[in-house]
Amino acid sequence: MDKKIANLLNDQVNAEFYASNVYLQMCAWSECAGLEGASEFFRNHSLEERGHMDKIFNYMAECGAPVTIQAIDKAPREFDNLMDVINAAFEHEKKVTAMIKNIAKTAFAKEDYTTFNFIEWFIAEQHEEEVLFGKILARAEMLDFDGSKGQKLLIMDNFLKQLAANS
Ligand code: OFO
Repeated sequence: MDKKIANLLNDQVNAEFYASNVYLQMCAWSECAGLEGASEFFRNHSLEERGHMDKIFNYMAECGAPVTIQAIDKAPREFDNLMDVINAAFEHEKKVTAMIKNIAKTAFAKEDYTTFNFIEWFIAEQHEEEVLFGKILARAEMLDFDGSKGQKLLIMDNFLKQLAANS
């Protein structure tokens, strides 16, 4: 495997690890805030990210490319409210999408169509995740939810619970 592609995939393994921690930390924040639905939703999402990490890890192993697990940055843990958490999650996903697209672009440029084919799954997955967080943001907008405590917070928490149950 081309060195540049191996490095990008290795960075992605570590980025997915970080993403898993980001969502686990959001789960912990939700737990403390008494938001059961959000907690369940972010815990599931954390596990999903861990699955993404495994997928790339396995692909690199199949290709004989050594994986280096780096020190993982501390995930953000201070949030003003649930809206702040949701916005942070959406921004995070946009960054991951850019990283995935860069791998696809590099693989294509280097005519590594095997990696290009492999990373296509992640392109579809990132689209799904952006759609998911877009849906949550749309619901918040519909409710005119700003993160404050009250009935709207309960509705948003229930919505996240519903999404968690369907994932
Ligand atoms: Fe790994 O998909 Fe989100 O970050």
